[in-house]
Amino acid sequence: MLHQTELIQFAIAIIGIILVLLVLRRAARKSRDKANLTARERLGVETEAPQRQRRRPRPGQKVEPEPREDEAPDEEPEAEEPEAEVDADTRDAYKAGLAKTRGGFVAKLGRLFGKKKIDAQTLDEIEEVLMTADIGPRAATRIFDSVKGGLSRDELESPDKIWSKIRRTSKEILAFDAKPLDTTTHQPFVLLVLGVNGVGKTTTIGKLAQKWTTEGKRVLLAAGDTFRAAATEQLEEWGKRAKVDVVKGKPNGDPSSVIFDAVKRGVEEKFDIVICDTAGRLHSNAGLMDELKKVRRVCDKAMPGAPHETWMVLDATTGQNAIAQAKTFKADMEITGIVLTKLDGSSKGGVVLGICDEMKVPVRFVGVGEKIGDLRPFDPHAFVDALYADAASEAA
Ligand SMILES: Nc1nc2c(ncn2[C@@H]2O[C@H](COP(=O)(O)OP(=O)(O)OP(=O)(O)O)[C@@H](O)[C@H]2O)c(=O)[nH]1
Ligand SMILES: [Mg+2]
Repeated sequence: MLHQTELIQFAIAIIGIILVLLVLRRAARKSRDKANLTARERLGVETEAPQRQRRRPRPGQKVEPEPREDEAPDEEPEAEEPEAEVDADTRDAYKAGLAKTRGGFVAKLGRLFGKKKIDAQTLDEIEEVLMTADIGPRAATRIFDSVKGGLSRDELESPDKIWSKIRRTSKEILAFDAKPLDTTTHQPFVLLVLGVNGVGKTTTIGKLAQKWTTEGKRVLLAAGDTFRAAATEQLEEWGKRAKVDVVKGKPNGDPSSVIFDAVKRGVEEKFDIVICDTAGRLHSNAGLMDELKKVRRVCDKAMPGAPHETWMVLDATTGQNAIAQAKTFKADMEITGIVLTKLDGSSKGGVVLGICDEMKVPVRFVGVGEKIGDLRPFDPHAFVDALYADAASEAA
C-alpha cells in the first residue's frame, strides 16, 4: 500500500516537472519571437511584402522537409550577377550622385557587418537601418528577408556574402521585365511628362530634347504648363538651348488646346518626338488630376494612341515623399516610366528601390545636375553597384 502511494507521488512529481519545463520553453520561444520583431514593431512599420508561408499539404501530397536554419535554403549555386551596360562616364555620375547615400544607410550597414558575429541583436539593428533608410518599408523588408532567410549561419559571418545578397535583391527590385525604350514605334512618338511642382519636369524636358536632337531626331516641345507665370518662357529658353521649336498658348489658357496643337503639328510636319510639359500645381489636387486626364484624352484625339509614354518626374531629395507622390499619380494616370532628378546632392538615392517596388514601372533616366547634359540613362545593375560600391571599406 505504502509502495503504491510512493509511486503515485513520484508520478505526480514527474508530471509537475514536465509541466514546468513546457511553460519555461514556451516563455523562451515567446521572448525570442518578440526579439525578432522588435525593429519593425518599434518603428510601427506595416508592410504588404509577401510573407513566406508554408501551405498545409493536400492529402497524399509529398511534403518537402523545411530547410534547417544552419543550411543555405538554395542548394543550387546562384547565377553570376548580370553586368551593367553603361559607359564609364555614367558609372562615375552614379557614383558621385550616390556618394551621400553611401555615407548614410550603406555605411551604417557596413559598420554592422564589420562586427565579428551577426547575432539576433545585429539582425535587429540591420532591419532598423533598412527600415529608416528612405527606401520604403516594402523594399526594406524584401532586402532584410533575403539576408535573414536566404543565408545560412555560416554565410551570415561573411560581410561579402551579405553584400552580395543585398546587391542581388536590390537588382531584382529594380530590374523587372521592362522593355528598352524605343521612340521609333510611332511618328511622332508622343511623351507626356507629369509630376508635382518643382521636381524638375521642364529641366528634364530640355535635357531630353538636347539628347534626342543630338541623336539626329526632330523634336517638338509643347508648353502645357499655362498655369504658372513664366513657365512657357522657361520652356522656350530650354528650346533655344536645344535648338528645338516650342508650341505655346496664352497665359492661363487651356493646356489641352496647346498640347492638341503640338501633337497635330507633330503629325503634319512629321516630327520624330513631341514632348509635352504640364503644370505641377493647380488650385487643387483634384483639379490637377482632372486636367491631366483631359490632356491625355486630347492627345489621343490629335493622334489616336497618343501619348505613347507617360513619365513621372520625381525629386530624389524628397525621399519617401517621392514614393507617396508616385502612388497618388499612379492611381489616376497610366504612368509608364520614371525620371529621378537631383540625384546629385541627395542623400536619399536609395528611394529608387522603393519607387520601383511600389510602381513596377522602369526608371528611364536620372538627373545629375542642372545643366543640359546632366541626364543619364538608368541602368539598374550599374546603379546598384554604385550604391553599394566600396561599402565595407568606406564604413571601416
Ligand atoms: N541639382 C539638380 N537640380 C535640378 C535637377 N533637375 C532640375 N533641377 C532644378 O530644380 C528646379 C526646378 O526645376 P523645374 O524644371 O523648373 O521643375 P518643374 O517640375 O518644371 O517645376 P514647375 O514647373 O514649377 O512644376 C530648378 O532650379 C532646376 O535647376 C537635377 O537633376 N539636379
Ligand atoms: Mg515646369
